[in-house]
Amino acid sequence: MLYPRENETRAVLDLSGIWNFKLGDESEPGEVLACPEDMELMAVPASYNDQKDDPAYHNHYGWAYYCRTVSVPACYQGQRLVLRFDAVTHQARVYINGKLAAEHRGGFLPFEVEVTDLIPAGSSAELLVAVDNRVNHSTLPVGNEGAVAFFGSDNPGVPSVEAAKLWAKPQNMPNFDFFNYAGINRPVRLYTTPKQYIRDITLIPGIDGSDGVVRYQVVTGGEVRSEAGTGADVNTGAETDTGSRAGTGAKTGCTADVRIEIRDAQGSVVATATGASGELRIPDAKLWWPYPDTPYLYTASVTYGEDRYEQTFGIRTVKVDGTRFLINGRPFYFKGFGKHEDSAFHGRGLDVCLGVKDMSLIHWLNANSFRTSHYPYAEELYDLCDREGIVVIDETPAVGIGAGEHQDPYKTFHIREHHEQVLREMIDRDKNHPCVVMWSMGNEPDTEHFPQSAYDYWHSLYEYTHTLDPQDRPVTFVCCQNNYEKDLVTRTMDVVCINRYYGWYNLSGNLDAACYGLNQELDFWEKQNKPVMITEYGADAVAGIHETVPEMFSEEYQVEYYARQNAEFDRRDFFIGEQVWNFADFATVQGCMRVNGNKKGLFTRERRPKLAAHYFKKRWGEVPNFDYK
Ligand code: BDP
Repeated sequence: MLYPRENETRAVLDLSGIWNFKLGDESEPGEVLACPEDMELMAVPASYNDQKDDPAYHNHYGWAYYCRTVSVPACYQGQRLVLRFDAVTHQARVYINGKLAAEHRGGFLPFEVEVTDLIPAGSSAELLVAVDNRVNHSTLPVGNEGAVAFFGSDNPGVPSVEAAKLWAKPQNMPNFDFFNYAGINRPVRLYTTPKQYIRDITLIPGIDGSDGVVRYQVVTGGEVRSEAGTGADVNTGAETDTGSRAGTGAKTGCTADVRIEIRDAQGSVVATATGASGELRIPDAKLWWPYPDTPYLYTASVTYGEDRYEQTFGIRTVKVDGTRFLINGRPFYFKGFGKHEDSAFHGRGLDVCLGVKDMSLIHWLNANSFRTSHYPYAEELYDLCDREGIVVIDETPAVGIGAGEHQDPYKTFHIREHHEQVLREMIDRDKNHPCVVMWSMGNEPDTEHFPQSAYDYWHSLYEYTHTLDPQDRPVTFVCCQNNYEKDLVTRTMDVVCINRYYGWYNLSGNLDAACYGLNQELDFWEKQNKPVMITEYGADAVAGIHETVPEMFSEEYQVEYYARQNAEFDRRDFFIGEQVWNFADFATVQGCMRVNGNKKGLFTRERRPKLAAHYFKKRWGEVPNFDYK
């Protein structure tokens, strides 16, 4: 799905601002719905949870309603009009003048609905967005069900489940460790295209000697004059997954009408072609390299009839070769972290200023990469990474699949269809970004207690993911600390990604024992002949707690924890990267394991560096991006 960009043929109206808002309950909104009475004010885009000082908002469970009027200028007459939602978390129903116009499941990926006839140019309409924040065993991320699960014990002082059912309020019980921020978290925009329009562009870069070779496919939509020369049919899954009710009338275009021009960073045309699909050759191409080398970007300017769209891309290759991860043929070492979209007041709402600040801090740290733990991030961030040369592992919201030892989650819960949907939508959205070098299908599912079921589920999904990506990037998922000898599936991924907490959740405070345990495990991985990286390791450090003797929760222990374990990674040739947990402190549900949120950040939530940030700045300044191993 193309990002809404304005140019001489397309206009974009940003609907960000103060909307009307009201909390709802668990009742499902139907096909017809009017804006409620007595609404309050709420900023969009942003999560609603922390905008008001009332636990009813912070801890809300169920539907909530956003309303505003949308006016379409008369000068858009003759254009196709599309309403695009970048992310509504977790489930959305969109009403135009009281009638259901679109629905979407999944809170981290875009959907759109054509409104040319619903809000004709020169008119206004009432826009109502209903949003459901409930998580359960069929959503991604996964929530536990049964609002009273915290109750019940042999202790007579703790209410029994039966007693609690009489008074306990329903609540979300996330099976994941980040606050369940919800609402219209990313921009809502109305954009125009000509009636015949460019629907999608796929660019597949390659390198041939000193030339860049770019295969391309363009999908067009609208009333097509001729069906000659069918275009691409790649990744059109989003057409049905958007849940659009108005229909977009998309078809593949007339080959002769599509023209593509590649421009270099100075704007000079370096290659041209006509037709909906083909191959372009760029002599003496400049490659996209991670920072501090140049992340060089080209622009594909595609025209079709009166429509035009500019898609930036980079020329770079990604490949796993034995135990190495190659970017442009050179062995790359990942230095970075898992992040979150998380900040004060905004919650998970898009904050581009914070995005720019984080890029600056990533450079300050001499890091080169991050994983979009645990969901696809806002598109603006991938654009920043393309331009700033930051390497991204792109992850779906499939976090928390696993129900403990008693139930096989793969046989008990219905998640597969939705999981495939989010993979299709994520790859469809992010496929052209040079910064994305690997897909992560999910984080920390259960792979130990039902190893064969886990293998059947994840390995077939891995094969499916490979078929979705036109660039066929490496595919993985991130494995939690488990009995790696029993786990059958992690070892079959293109890159083995492990989250390990030796010295924190286990062997707590004992770094000698932690290093012993880690080495036992690394000996196992050494025999698998796969590239292995750590995608999470970390220790909570409450900023300002200092000790002469490093103890848990002090800034000194966090440094010691990393220094000891990094020394072990450095001794292993097959080990291709270290991504710490986490870039910054972040909000979670409250609980006795959390001190006002998760404090494993190298930075505080306000982006003040802890000692560990200074430690990594020095270490990563000495570890090169390429040829380290
Ligand atoms: C890992 C999870 C991550 C948590 C982290 C932690 O992948 O989401 O925040 O543990 O406990 O298991 O800090």
